[in-house]
Amino acid sequence: PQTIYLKDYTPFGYRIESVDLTFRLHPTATRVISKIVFAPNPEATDKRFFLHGEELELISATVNGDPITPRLVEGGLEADVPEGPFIWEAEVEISPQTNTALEGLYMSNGMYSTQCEAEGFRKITYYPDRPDVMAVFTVRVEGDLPVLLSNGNPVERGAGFAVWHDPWPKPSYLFALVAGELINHPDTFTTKSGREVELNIWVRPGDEDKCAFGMEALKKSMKWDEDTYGREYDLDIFNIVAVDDFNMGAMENKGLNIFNSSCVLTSKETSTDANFERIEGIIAHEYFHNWTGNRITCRDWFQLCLKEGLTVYRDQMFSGDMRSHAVKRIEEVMILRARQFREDNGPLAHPVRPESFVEINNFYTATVYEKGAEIIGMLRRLIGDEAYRKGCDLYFDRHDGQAVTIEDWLKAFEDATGRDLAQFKQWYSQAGTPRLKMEESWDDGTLTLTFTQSTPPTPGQSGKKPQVIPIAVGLISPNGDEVVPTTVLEMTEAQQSFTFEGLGARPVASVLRDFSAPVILEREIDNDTRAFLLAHDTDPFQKWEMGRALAKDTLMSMIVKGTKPSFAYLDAIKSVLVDDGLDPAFRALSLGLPAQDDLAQSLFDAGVTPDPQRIFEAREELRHLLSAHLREVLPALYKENETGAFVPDAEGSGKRSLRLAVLSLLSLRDEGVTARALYKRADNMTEQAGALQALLSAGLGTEELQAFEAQWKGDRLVMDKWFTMQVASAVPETAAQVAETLSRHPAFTNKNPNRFRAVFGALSANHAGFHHESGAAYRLLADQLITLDAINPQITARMSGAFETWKRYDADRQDMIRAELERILATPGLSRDTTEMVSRILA
Ligand code: B3K
Ligand code: ZN
Repeated sequence: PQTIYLKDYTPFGYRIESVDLTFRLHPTATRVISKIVFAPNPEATDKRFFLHGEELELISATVNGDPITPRLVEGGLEADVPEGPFIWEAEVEISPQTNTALEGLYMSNGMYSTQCEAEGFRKITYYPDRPDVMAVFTVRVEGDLPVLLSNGNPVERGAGFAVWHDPWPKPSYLFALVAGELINHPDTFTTKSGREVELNIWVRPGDEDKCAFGMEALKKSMKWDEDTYGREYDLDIFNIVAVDDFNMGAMENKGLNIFNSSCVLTSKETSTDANFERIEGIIAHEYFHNWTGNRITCRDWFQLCLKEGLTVYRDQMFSGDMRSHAVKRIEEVMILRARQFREDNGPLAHPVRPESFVEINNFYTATVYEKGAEIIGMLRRLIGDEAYRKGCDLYFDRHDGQAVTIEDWLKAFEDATGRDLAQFKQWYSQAGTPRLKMEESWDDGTLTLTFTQSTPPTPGQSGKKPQVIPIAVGLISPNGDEVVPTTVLEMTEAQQSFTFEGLGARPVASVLRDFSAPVILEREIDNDTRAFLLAHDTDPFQKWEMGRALAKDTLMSMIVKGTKPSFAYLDAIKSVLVDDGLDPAFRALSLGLPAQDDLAQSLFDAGVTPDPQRIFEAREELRHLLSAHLREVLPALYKENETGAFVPDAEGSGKRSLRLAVLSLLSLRDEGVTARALYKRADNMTEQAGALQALLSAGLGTEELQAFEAQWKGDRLVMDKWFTMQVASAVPETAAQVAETLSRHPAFTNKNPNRFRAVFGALSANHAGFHHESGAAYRLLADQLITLDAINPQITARMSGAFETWKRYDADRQDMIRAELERILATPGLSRDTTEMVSRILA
């Protein structure tokens, strides 16, 4: 397969004045007729007329009305074209029904849907399928279906057809078409300049009462973007469609967002608090793309973080405003560490702006998205809120309607602030997580903090340079008062000292408040100091972080030295847990233990080969000890945090998360009596699933599991939970067996990405089960991936990431994993997606 390089970018030789498409829908023989007006691009030197096209049957082609025979070449076609503007017309045939890759035009439960990002449009018609070619589209959809949708505004509607026109120039990856028997949940929104916008969420009949929450989230997002970024919606209609078979969460097609049904449908009976929270965030994310991604898009796919990092940052701020900034920040950091730090530490590490790729779909990663968002957060911290808004305004003003680069983004901030961002830009090009070492010294009222930064080598990158690191610091005096409020230190050198003068007694430093940079802080700190900060820090993130550090230290010494947990940890956690002054959601997060995968990485970093079984046992042991140590407070906490009628807001979900965390510990002591009672009484999925999970994690719940299946077998989204819970809670020696048995359940299918992930995503997330010494889970996952690759390469490639941490483990495990990876790689006809991923993991 061919590698594409950022440095090789050249503009396309032609511009597009207009695109007219006609779709004659048919499950196995859809005709796509295109009429495209091209004109030479004065800025381009390469005048080769090449159109991308894959899996298309070319029926006819003309240039200015004259039939031509284009040269079919690898990945598309070439033709000789006139020197001036000309009209290209072509007719192709495609087969949506047999498209199981879910890229291009495909069918899902009788409805037609598209997914074009990143390079799916070339499976629909011949086209310059690259983001820097922006055009105005008019689309006519013909088909005997009640609902026919495309981008933009509706122009005409008649028996068996509909015409749509999108006035905003867009790249082909934002094209969308949906057709089917759908029902809408309608609403309206009036923009701040008075435009009446029709809003719809389109779903399959039966799901229409699961749209209200999503609609509210959409309206809140529209309002928030006006208030916070001054960005208004720009069409007369905004449609959202729910699709069951979808490779990711959702897609921001202009005016026609398409969602995985799991990321938009809600009801209190079928969705958990976590679902509600996530859905609110995803709806906002896709909506926010209308400006950051659609109106201003990426010049090429290397600039993916330009739209994704920024849009994630925007959705994070939105969620913080809607809920709690403190709780959201902790959750964001947990996700960043679990996915991005993991990626950055292994063979798949890459810069936020990669310099080469084989298959771009493999770069929709935690690094591009989550680290990309962290970079925006750092930029804002460094320049301040006002300058951030000024820079954004300038960026929108300057680049509206363009396909741009990270350089353009940063230039807007340089021009708005007068600041040089050359060194800051390294965050986009340097892979790996910086290690930030801190040393302290105290001399007669002056505290000196000395930081040393270094970034370990990553594939293809050694000799890393110092980066700009904003370090938010506060100082707490020994009596618990904050003597220096949060101050952002700006580190730019490999080593740098900062002093705080005129202090009375030696204070305790609270460092990296709000997780002000995506780095690993290394600092000599004892558990008493951690407990002190846990009790007194005013920064909620650091407060949580200290509890987490205590738990981690406790677990690490249990694993490595076989010690018993100290009372210092147990007491510190207890005091947070019973502190009514603290948000219940925060208390629940503090009670949580570090994940097994996180412990494995920390052990590896400390020079210890992680033993997954031992990690699992230590964590279980600690859960039991916590349950015993907290036995007097658990029942009261369980009672106090009961909520009334279910409302999926921050307050209600916070209480439920604390209550369910408590229930999980209680269930280790009361034989499941409390959890069983809750299971019977629950009128919402948060509590029903929470009670079942508490039972399963105590080795109970067999009957409830059966009852759950009987109750929910008709609801695919709830059944996904049923599949996941069993694999997630399986003990190490049975996890592979449980997953294997479930893969033979009549409701299992590898054609639906949600269902496949429900079982095999859960298997790879069950750390001790996946890494069980028998190697059974490695073999099972490899078998499944080999079969899936022929059906859906994108999901296969993504899930092969389960093996990315293989070099952490002992030689036996490494041998077993290498053998499985080699077996996958040797599969005849293996997709480009999976070939690239597995080769990188093996390298
Ligand atoms: N932009 C899409 C992701 C497309 C993934 C293509 N493999 C969703 C999002 O980030 O909003
Ligand atoms: Zn996005």
